[in-house]
Amino acid sequence: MDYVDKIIADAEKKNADQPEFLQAAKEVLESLRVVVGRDSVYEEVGLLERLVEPERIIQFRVPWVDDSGKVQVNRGYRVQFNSAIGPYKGGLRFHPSVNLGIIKFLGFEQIFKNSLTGLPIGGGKGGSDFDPKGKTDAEVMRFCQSFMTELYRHVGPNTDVPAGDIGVGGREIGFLFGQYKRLTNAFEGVLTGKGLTWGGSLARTEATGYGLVYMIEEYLKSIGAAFEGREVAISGSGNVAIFATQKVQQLGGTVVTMTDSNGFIYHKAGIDLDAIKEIKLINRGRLSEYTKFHADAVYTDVADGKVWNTPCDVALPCATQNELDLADAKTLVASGCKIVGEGANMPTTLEASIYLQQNGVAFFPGKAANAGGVGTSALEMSQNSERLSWSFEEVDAMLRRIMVDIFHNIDNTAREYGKEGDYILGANIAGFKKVAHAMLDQGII
Ligand code: NDP
Ligand code: 2IT
Repeated sequence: MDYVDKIIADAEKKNADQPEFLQAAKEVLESLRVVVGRDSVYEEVGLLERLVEPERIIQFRVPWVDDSGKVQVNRGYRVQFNSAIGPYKGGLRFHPSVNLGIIKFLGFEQIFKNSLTGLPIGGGKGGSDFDPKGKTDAEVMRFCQSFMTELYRHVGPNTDVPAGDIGVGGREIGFLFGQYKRLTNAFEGVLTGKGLTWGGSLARTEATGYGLVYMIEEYLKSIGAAFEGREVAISGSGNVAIFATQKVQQLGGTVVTMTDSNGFIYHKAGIDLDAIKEIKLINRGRLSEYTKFHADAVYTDVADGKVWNTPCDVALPCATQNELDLADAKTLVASGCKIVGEGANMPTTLEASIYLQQNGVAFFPGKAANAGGVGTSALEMSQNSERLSWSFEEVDAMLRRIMVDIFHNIDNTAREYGKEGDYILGANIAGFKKVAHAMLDQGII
């Protein structure tokens, strides 16, 4: 049994109840075969054993009182996965599906993603099985205050800097920040995605979606093409999906779909983003309401069909993990889709991503394609440290630079290992190398 096989077998034994973590870990480990096979030092220092084991896992009770006076208890997590190249950095997810395996998969992906940004940030992730849907602002505030009442002792601007993810946006970051400040008596950059009047960075809200599109734009440029005139299918209708849509539209593409957990809309004429923002960001409503704005749009319930049946040139899954499976990949290829870029974290199953790559689709894995969000979070940290704020144009230009650099880094790395166009391999190896060198330098810790 070679080194990678041994690590996979051990991980399967230890984490049998964490399928998403095993999925993420196996994908990375398979890519690393060629690297660790070339140099025995990795095995000598147990590097992969350490890489797949989080440095620290914090799990805690989050008690809060709902509007009717009833006590509710949720479970909170923070997985501090790897601090070799910087303080732990990664979002918080509030969604009923959250469990330790989900947070570990997200934290693991974050290690390599953060490394790819070229900025000094380690990997971490956290969250809770709390469901913000249908809760009042007052309930969300009490939940966030309780969550931070435990979390504050584990985080800090030089230790661990959380941010948003599914179910955690500007409102939640505000409540969390307020409680941290009250508990520590310190106004400091402990969270990113903050409001613009209290330490937030311009362009952070837009960054993940914009960054995704900048990466695809750079790829298109490399093959002498552009977004102009292309039809794009997007899933999700949250932060990432909305700003990916905005940037595609600015570049002359037509976004024809969006989804939420109940269904999807198809609008041949192109998505009306003002309507989406009103439904989703202002009213916190359901996507089905879109047909009230546009009678020519078609809404399909989740039980009646999937968004990936829509013919498109480019597909950008921006909702959640494993939302695009092998059957969807086959449909996309058959209908002529040529590019898939992951705005979400691991939205494509392993079999689907391999099928896409083997059938001529340029496939951009989330740890590269959605790194603009955390990259801009790192820029927010820099601004907080120097107590300055940069203009939208400055931050946006740096974001674009980060995404262009990541594209060329993963493209060149894939070529270096004889796998031209394999951006999964390129991202995993390029992300790993920087972290691995830092771990080697820092001894057995
Ligand atoms: P939001 O909460 O803003 O939006 C999430 C969207 O995805 C909503 O439309 C939601 O539908 C849908 N969704 C969530 N869970 C499910 C599910 N289980 N099944 C079907 N649809 C679902 O989150 P973000 O836009 O911030 O995050 C989307 C993805 O992007 C996630 O994978 C996240 O990890 C990733 N990501 C986010 C970054 C960021 O900066 N925010 C950075 C990098 C990656 P509904 O409204 O019905 O719940
Ligand atoms: O998955 C991610 O990269 C995020 N949710 C953003 C993390 C961050 O720290 O900005």
